[in-house]
Amino acid sequence: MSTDAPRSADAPPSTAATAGADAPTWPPEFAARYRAAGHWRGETFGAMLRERAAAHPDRIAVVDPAGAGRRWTYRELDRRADRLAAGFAARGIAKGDRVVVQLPNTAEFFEVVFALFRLGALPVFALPAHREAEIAYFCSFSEAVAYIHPGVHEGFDYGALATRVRPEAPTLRQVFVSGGEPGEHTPLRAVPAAPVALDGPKASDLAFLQLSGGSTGVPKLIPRTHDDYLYSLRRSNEICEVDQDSVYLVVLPAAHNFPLSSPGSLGALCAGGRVVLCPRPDPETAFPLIAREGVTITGLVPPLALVWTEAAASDRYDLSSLDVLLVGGAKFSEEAARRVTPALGCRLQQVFGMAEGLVNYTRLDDDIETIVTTQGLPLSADDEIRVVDDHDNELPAGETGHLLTRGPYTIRGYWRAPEHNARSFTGDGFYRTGDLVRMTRTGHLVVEGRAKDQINRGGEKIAAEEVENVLLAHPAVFDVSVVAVPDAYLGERTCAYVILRQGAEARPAALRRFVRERGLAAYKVPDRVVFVAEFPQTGVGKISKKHQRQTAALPTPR
Ligand code: OOB
Repeated sequence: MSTDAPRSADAPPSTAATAGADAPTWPPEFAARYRAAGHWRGETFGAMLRERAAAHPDRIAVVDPAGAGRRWTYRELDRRADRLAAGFAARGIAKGDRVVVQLPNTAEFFEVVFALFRLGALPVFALPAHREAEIAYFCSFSEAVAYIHPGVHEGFDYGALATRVRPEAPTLRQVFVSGGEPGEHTPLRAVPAAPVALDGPKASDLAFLQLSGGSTGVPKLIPRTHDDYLYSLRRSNEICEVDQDSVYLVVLPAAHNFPLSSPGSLGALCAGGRVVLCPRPDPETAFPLIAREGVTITGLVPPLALVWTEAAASDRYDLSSLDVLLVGGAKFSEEAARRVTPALGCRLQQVFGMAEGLVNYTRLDDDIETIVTTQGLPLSADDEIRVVDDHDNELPAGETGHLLTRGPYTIRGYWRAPEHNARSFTGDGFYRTGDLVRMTRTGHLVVEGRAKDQINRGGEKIAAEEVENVLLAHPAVFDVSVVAVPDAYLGERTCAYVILRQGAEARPAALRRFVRERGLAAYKVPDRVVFVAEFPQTGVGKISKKHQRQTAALPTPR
């Protein structure tokens, strides 16, 4: 079958995805309050780009050093988005349709995403690390009509993955490929068409679906609107001093919420600044780019911040343009935080955020002790924070408890997940973050731990249950429990405790291979597999993961 079958009479109808229909949205009185406060301004991403392009058409918007050094002006990005949106529309992609986008840090990412924003179709933001199991799930669960991949990238053939995934995703009508040999898929360059008038989205409509780190068997989809996301960008820009002279380097995967919006590439574009794409996160790639492009700001997860700090000491590149380094995604140790400014010569901002919404930043004018020992203050004066005990009772200031939050850019529910939403949100709409925090006298939050069943492997989130489910499918496995173990470099690694079936044999390497072969992203493959005869239990007979975490001791990696 051609991968480009047009929408036929018997094709499944596209399900419009507006805020409210597929996910709980803000009650009208909250929406009215956020509009009255000027947070939600009725602006869409499509209009935002159009306005910036009109204001300064010739300024450079996107620099892609890997893509033959491409430099797109705002005018060019705007035109490309228009033409690609028209081409997508001509191929039957409509407002509300979902499109799984799995692109690396290349200029096409922005062309594609702004084309979909203009159309009102919703990108579903997959990461390059995702493999068959995740992509098949995103395509089928979101009922995506299209999937966009990069072809062969970093030695991995995404086209072959797409071909394997198609039979599992009945709504998927088209597969587009952004680079290299298109094979059986439609090359992105063949899509653009003469711009047409589009009945684009409203600012209160969903703009895209982001992925949750998750703690359940499958990732949840996070519905973000134009209104709420643009508000978080404008506030992030104020807090991180991003303006039209800023140059943001996208080091982490472009589609992740942190490099996308805190303040990220979209923040930089919103301010009329410049985005430089870093094809790989190592200092050898990033430092010459910082020097050449005059990068002023970037964001890193703690392990990378450590590597950069070490490399800067002996490096010959001029990093003097770098003004602000944001570090977040996982807890940054105080000792490592103290080394940033002396080594890199820039200011440090800690950021504690989540794709569901709430973002906290240390402020650039905070004293150094606050910057190195806390994870910051909420972005908005209208972010409501509660720190509660196990029974949702509010705790006195300074005590550690569960962080609940509600506000103008924090979702009120996941996309099409009513049962999960009943657990993850309180009756009055607070999101249960799963994080354990303490609030200082100044209102800064300190992340003290986590109550959710998740492993934070250097900023990459792994739901224990997702990996456990895969291992349980192995014929030799009777039971399994996946936990985080402390690690000097990544913060945490994964350890799978396995009870084998009676008489069955398996080696750790075989089980790790099994997880990979089941099509899970490599970062989810357990770092360590330990065979045990039984699991420690809690007083009520549940597996004591706490005990397992404490007893697991990994050898320090080289
Ligand atoms: C960011 O977003 P997600 O959705 O990948 O992960 C959110 C979770 C938080 O709930 C928390 O458990 C952890 O990641 N986290 C941190 C942290 N920043 C995130 N834990 C400790 N210290 C920090 N600084 O990771 C994300 C989204 C936007 C901006 C920054 C990070």
